[in-house]
Amino acid sequence: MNTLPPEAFAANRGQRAEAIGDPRLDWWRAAKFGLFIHWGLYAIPAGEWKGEAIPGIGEWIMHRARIPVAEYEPLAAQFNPVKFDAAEWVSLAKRAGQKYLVITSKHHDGFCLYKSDLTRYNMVDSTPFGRDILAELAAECARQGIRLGFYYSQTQDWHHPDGDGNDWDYDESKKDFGGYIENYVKPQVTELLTNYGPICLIWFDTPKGISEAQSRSLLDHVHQLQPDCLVCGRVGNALGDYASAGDNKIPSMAVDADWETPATINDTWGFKTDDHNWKSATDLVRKLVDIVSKGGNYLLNIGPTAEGIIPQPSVERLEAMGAWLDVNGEAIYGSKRGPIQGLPWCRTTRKPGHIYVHVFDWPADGTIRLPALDGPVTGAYLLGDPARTALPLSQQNDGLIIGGPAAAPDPVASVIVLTSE
Ligand code: FHN
Repeated sequence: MNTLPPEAFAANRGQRAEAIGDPRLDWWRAAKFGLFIHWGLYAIPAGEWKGEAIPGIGEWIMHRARIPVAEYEPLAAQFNPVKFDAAEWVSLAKRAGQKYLVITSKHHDGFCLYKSDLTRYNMVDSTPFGRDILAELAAECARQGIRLGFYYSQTQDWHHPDGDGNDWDYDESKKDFGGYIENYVKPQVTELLTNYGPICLIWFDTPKGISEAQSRSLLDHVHQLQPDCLVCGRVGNALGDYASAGDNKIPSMAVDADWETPATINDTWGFKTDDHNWKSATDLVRKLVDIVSKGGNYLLNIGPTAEGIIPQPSVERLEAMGAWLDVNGEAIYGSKRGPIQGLPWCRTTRKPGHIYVHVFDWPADGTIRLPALDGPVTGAYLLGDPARTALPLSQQNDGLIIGGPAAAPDPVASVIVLTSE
């Protein structure tokens, strides 16, 4: 059954009954780890407007500072990310062990990173750079073998007179939101799903007051254009192919549904000069393990600068995650939520014939004590040990005792493989 802890999913439920068990999601279920990219005009002010630091997440600066369209729109004329390198961005995702990449085609500020025929407020028609970011990323993703998805803000659009959210330029009571969905959002989704090859998913966001009929028509529209393209639960009204947890929210227990946590490495999504609150690589690896042990996917964000540079602290952390996954990826990719839940010092994942115990806090005497498992355990070894040296194992009625080395084999998370065949 589809049970979603309400504290984690709130307005972002989703997953149509018919999508549960749907093989279109098989690649996504196995992938576990993706790269989110928030990039747009907001990277230019980077958290500061007219000399004043604007609190909150960087991509919301237009809203937080109530910047009129007439003042925000000219940022496009300054957007010249000469250091943008699609090959390098995709290569970073690969080095991190991420299997899919999701980039903001249009965020709430309404600016499009691609050539749209619906508005000139786009990367090709309004910036000195003049290159289609999505086209370059699509080519690189195809070349390097990583799936590409697009974030698209379907409800909020602070630039479009009929989009939701901008009440400082436009009179909310006069907006034709239905017309905006039909005549702007849907044609833009058509562009995204016809001009860039196979798209693995559309990541709609902040559904707010979108009607059920409008959410459904977007869902159907995506599936008509590309039947295999997944739709994130934030399309609204409990629709979508999989559920989205709240930002940076990890449910307290395993969830029997297809779900994903979108998350930041520091606090902001879009680049902000003064956000230095970086999570450690250890914390990030453990969050990945925690999410996967509960059956979810981790979509971890970067916010490149206005020049097109990925902040170095993000690069270092993603590479550290990739190094851990190089050794321990078998326990993550293609795994399912584990049989032991609720222990503070470890997490578990499983595959047929294997249970993976991810130990965060290695016991001082090297002895791992686990509760009883269903079914026999025939062997144990450390995943990081190329020789697969058998660890001493004893099974008692109330549990399993494994003799490990005295010191933690991996200070981030040491993975013990338990075999049952
Ligand atoms: O408002 C957005 C926010 O800017 C960011 O895109 C996140 C990513 O999940 N989604 C919304 C808030 O939940």
